[in-house]
Amino acid sequence: MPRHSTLLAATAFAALLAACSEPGQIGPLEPSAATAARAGEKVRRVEMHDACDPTSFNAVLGEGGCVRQGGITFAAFIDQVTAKGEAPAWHFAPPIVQARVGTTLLAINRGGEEHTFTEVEEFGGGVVPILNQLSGNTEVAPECLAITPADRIPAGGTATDEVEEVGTELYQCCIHPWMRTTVIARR
Ligand SMILES: [Cu+2]
Repeated sequence: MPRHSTLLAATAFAALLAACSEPGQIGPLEPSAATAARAGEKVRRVEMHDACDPTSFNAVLGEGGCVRQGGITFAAFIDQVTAKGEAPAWHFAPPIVQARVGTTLLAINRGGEEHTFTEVEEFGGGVVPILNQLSGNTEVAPECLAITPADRIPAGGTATDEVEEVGTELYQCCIHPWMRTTVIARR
């Protein structure tokens, strides 16, 4: 991608984030998750990873937008999403989870940026139009339009959800819509 396009994308990205982002808070495990883990109940972890380079990402996102060390520059990130429809280091692990109904899913943000762990009927685009466009997720997931600041999981933060019924449940990040996990639930 030509340099000026990258800068345009960065500028659009920053404007969008400034419009919809609020600073997250890094907190301990939610009590419910910690309690479930202690009691030995069924908990399945999903780790949320990224590789943001703080210097270049914070130049676009603002201070605190990326709080890890080293990593991939913002320009390289945009180039990857443009070329591949994703930046592979930004991913949920594992991509598929087999779990029994009643299992607690514990999403842990191991990256340096905010992510969401949002259950959707169908995978789709999220709340950052430029990333939707570059990744080819032009059909926005309606659940992503309904997220609140509390749904943004800061670096080091966690979120939980219950596996409620037999079948397939889909979870994605509403910021980076290629970050996805499919949960296959059985009795
Ligand atoms: Cu994300």
